[in-house]
Amino acid sequence: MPLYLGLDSSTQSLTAVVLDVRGRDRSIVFQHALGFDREFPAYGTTHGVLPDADPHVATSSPLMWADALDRMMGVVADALGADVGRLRAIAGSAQQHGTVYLNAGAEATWRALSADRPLAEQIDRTFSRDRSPIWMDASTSAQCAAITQALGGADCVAQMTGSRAFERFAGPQIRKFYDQDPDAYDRTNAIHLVSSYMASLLAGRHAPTEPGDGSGMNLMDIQSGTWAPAALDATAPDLAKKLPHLAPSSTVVGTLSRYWTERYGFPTAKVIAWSGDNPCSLIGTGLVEEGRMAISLGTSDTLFAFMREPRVDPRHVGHLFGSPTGDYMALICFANGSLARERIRDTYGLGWNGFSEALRSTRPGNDGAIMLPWFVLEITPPVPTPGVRRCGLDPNDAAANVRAVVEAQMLSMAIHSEWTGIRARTIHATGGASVNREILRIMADVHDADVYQLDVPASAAVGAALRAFHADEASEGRPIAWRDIVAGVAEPIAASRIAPIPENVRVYEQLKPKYARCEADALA
Ligand code: ADP
Ligand code: XUL
Repeated sequence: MPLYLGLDSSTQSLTAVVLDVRGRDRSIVFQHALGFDREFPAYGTTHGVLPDADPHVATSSPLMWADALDRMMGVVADALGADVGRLRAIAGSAQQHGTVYLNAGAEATWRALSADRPLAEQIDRTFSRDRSPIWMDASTSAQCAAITQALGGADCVAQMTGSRAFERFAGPQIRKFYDQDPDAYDRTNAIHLVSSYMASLLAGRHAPTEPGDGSGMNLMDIQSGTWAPAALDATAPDLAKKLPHLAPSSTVVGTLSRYWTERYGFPTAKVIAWSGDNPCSLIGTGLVEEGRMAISLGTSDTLFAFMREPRVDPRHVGHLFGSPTGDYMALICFANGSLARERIRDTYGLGWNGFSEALRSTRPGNDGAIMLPWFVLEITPPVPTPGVRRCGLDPNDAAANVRAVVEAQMLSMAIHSEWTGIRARTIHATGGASVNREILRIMADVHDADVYQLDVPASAAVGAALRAFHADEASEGRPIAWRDIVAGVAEPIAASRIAPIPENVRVYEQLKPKYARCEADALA
């Protein structure tokens, strides 16, 4: 009976899950997380980020990520004990957009690692840049502008790569490195994403970039899944030589290198290409066919959906990424998520129970009262100056304001996801606020879709383990349909279904254009 390991190297921690597959019975038999700040204090990160005088700069330590991988593999080997021999394949997920810069000695060093010494102390001379810019970095506006101009405008960049140039994306970050330190850029032999870097450490050889994560670079042709020569030229010289090749998500990179088999007693399990955390979460939340989307209600709210045909947001706010299934996914971020709900909860002195009670005691549509809940700079739609706006809403009416914030969030999600062309019949709700069924009731009515709660706490790591299972079977000539891969693991809780109420759906259909006008007026 095979076991599959899924790892998720995220901003703040490294998580591992082990999936046990016994015919149609699949279960997560192990899960563990190592928080970077607490477990690796020597690197000096706060929430996984290194200190920097410039508030726009966000970097982390690629050596720390390797150190965490080493420790985690030991933890997994200990936990599996005699069962470690059942491990068939490993796949991973990583925070998107971050880049790792390596010199020409890296691959030889990985091959010659000695199993009796920690990984980090053996690879510390393999970097041409000891800090990795990560997705929270916002310091590359000049580079974004230059790339955009070179490629003929934002729409050209978006049509070519799936997104307009974004500060956090790998391409602008690589250009900034070249601009600021051309000598170090010249000494760079390979530039990896966090995902392909981690896979390389496991396999002991340069791993390919996978198209799901590759679409977060402003460098990949989103239609063909190959590097876009014009984008490479617009970014930095000789870039094609430094990037790994692009290969499908199910690629077997190799097997665990001798370091891991000798150090921890692992078998020569297959190492599968790693992907980004959002593409992995798509699998980990069971979004492997059309008509399904997931809404994660976390600190910020995120909407993501499976897409068969590539479509680009004409307003360039949402992203088009590749999906590990070989299809596509849409990703849209809303900054004012739980953050805004908490502000309203606290302003009116309510707990979550009081918040839910306010939703129960008020009518769908809020008698036409509307809030634009922009407590902080909003991403979708882009709001240049934060500030809450109220249209026909009494600021002293606590219950109406609670309803207004949630209705605004759901209406905004519906309006700003129209470009995806996806008509979701089913929504999988995740994230901290998805425990709140009164919020999910409004979600169901506004989107006219069945909403289910999902019990997959580490969806990116679970998605990675499922990808390992899928790739292993496919590589043995036994391809399994994605629907069967996720069955029983990344499935919604059937009893949690909240069905839309037709009467409420009609109320929101009428409110939607009114909300859109209110938003447009505020942004005019
Ligand atoms: P993140 O992963 O982005 O840090 P989580 O997905 O863990 O966030 O969600 C945490 C949030 O969930 C909290 O900030 C809180 O606002 C929200 N939350 C928790 N319980 C409830 C509830 N009963 N109703 C609404 N929101 C809730
Ligand atoms: C997506 C993004 C984040 C990171 C977080 O574009 O920047 O979701 O992937 O890990």
